[in-house]
Amino acid sequence: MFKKETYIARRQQLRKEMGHGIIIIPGNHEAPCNYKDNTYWFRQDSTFLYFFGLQREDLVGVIDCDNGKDYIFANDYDIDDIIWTGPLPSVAELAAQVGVENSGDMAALRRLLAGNGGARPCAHFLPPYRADIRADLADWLGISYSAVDSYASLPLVLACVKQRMIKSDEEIEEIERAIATAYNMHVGAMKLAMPGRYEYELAGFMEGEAWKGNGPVSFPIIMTVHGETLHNHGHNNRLEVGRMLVMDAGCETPMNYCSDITRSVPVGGRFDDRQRTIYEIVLNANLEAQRQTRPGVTYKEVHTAASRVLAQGYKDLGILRGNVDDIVAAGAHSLLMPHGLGHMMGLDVHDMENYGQINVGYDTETRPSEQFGLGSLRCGRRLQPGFVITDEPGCYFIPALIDKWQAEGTCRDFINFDELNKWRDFGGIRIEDDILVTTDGCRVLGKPIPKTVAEIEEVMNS
Ligand SMILES: [Mn+2]
Repeated sequence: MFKKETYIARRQQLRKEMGHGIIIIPGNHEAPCNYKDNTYWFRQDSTFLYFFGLQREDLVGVIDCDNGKDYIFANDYDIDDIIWTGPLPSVAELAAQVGVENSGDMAALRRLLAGNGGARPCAHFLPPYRADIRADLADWLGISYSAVDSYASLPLVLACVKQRMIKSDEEIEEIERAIATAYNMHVGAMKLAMPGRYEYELAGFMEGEAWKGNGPVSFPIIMTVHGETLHNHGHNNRLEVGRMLVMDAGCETPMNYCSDITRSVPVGGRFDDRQRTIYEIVLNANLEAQRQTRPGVTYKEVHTAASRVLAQGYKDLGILRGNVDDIVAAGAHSLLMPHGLGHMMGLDVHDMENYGQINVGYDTETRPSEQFGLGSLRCGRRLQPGFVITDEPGCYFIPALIDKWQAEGTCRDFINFDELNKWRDFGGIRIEDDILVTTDGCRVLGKPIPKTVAEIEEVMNS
């Protein structure tokens, strides 16, 4: 946990932004896996962590904007729990750790909400993403389960985004701690990426390194010689020379700040000419994004700048043709990168995505595109100092998509399908860094993880 003053200040800022009303921020419950007492690892809700910092399950935080009071509600453990858990702090003791002066049991929460006149119109809560929390809100507020989401507070969503999207120095330190562990995950896995091994061996190594850093992975590891399948979570392929291995993996610190790093390496440790060619196009796009990232520009513009580098690279290879700006305007390059350049990262690997992506990655000025590829950009808004965002261009030869575009004649003026089809068995490449927007540019966070062809070949052959 940070010191309690951090949480007091965060709640004070939210109270000021919201003005009036009462804000309910439920923490998460344990989530059963295959029976009630066999649970998934506990993951606290990120909004609750941000404002209340506590890791215990079943807590509910309340921020009253009208009387200036904060509360933590939960039932205390009794001896039947303590036999299994050992001694644990009381709810009042937990509340005090984060500067909350008021606490009570669940009956007290119900009394407080009833005294508020049922919940409406002044009880603010976020759209729930777990069914059990939705059921709690329905129960506490006397609204039907299916109607809960329609009562979620957009002003609260926007206030939380405004606050959480700017990372403080202590948050940046935590994120860099998560990247330090990701360094060990990635460099270790690179050294294991030799023919005859299986993807699951490397994925298992990475997960172990994450836990050695005292946190879980920040999302299920992507470890695949079929990188063209964007979110490939199977790990059963044998590694063979000639394949590029895409490793997209990060971890969380004990406070749940995240890292999210992708490296792509040639199985066996030496890039062949084709692999080097595509790799350096993607690397140039990754570096161009970092040159363009600074306060005042939109990430949509940065995405477009990176797209121009990709398009130029494919044009030089003869896969694309025509004017680069026209190629990018038409979205022809998106055949090889159907996703966006990046997303915000913080207490969630896709930070605040539970608030609704449009509320996080976009604003009244910058709206999502309808175009294939650009439409998948998770964050397009104007950049401010303190944003932490991923820079993750890629290149994917997706046979089914190539065939579809060829059959339908999509962007045919810009695509040389004869040349493109020579690459259809290549697989995919993605390169991802976590970057901080500074006052005059950006900084790649964390200890540099081998990224150039020379650096990767060196570490894989050491
Ligand atoms: Mn990412």
